[in-house]
Amino acid sequence: MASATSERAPEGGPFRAGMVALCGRPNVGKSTLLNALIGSDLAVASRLPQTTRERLLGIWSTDAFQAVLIDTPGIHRARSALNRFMVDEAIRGATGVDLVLLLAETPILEDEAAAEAWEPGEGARAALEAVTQGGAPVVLVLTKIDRLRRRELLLPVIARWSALHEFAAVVPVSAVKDLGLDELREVVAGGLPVGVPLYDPDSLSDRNMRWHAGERVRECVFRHLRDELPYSCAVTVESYREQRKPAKDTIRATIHVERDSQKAVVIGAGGRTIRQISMDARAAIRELTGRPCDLFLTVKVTKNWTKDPELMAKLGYHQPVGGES
Ligand SMILES: Nc1nc2c(ncn2[C@@H]2O[C@H](COP(=O)(O)OP(=O)(O)OP(=O)(O)O)[C@@H](O)[C@H]2O)c(=O)[nH]1
Ligand SMILES: [Mg+2]
Repeated sequence: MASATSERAPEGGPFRAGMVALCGRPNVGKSTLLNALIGSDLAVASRLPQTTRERLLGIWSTDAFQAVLIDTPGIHRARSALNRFMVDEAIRGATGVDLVLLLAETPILEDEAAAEAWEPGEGARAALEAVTQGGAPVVLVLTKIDRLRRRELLLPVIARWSALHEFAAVVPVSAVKDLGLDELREVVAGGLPVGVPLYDPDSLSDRNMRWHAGERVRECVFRHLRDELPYSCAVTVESYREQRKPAKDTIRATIHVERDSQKAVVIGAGGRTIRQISMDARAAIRELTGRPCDLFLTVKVTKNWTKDPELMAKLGYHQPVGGES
């Protein structure tokens, strides 16, 4: 996948490069921000919390710097084996980096009194505590500011957060309305060490198309299925064949569910739901590759896979050997 971003030439100064983790509670907008910064919908984003399950590197290359952005799962109190895996992934993502962006949602406040009374919630404070363990400087990114009608109400919010930690900077942004992203770019660039690019500047991601194809299917599962069902689904890609002439990809993938009753829901009446998922996923994969593709989906019951680390590993969610990676 080639980089779509082209930036201004640096106004003097040496080239900078480093690792930047995007961390925070579930659903605060980490994946959406990564996509906005690198200019491609690589990371799965959805209205449901706990969408991201694994770390993903998005490579943000400009003429002045290369920031390797690490999208991480939301930090939350984990119960199932899958959720523990996700939170461990998030903590690993914030370790050994040059800069952490801690994302927190801008509260929707009506007036000054509400703003003065506002405090960061327990979960947000736990996320702050988790990301400071790694020792890297932390930038607080207040997300979704488009939802706050009166921007001056941000000031008490920033003051409350700043009382908890000495942030390297505080940047309010809206990834969907492109607000504050230039300022964030400056802050990120300034937080990177001088160095050479860590990844090929033409690459956008550390994952191959096979992995992204699976994620696109999972994104459509999150979009088309309701209630708890998306959380019971995993996607594996059985084969990914690239044909040169005419250019076309043929992909076979499996949607795993936990119970027989869920299989029927994923397929839908007369196969309607699975057809919709397949059509949308095919379009999203085509968008990423720029080539036509055929996508064949199968639904399979892998009983209680979210509770069993061995089954999870078979579906691609394995802890790295030795704890680090
Ligand atoms: N209004 C508004 N909505 C946003 C913005 N950024 C993200 N969202 C929405 O917030 C929801 C969650 O976004 P994600 O990017 O999936 O959040 P996340 O932090 O990656 O979530 P997890 O992976 O579940 O931890 C989606 O419905 C997004 O469209 C923003 O700037 N403004
Ligand atoms: Mg995410």
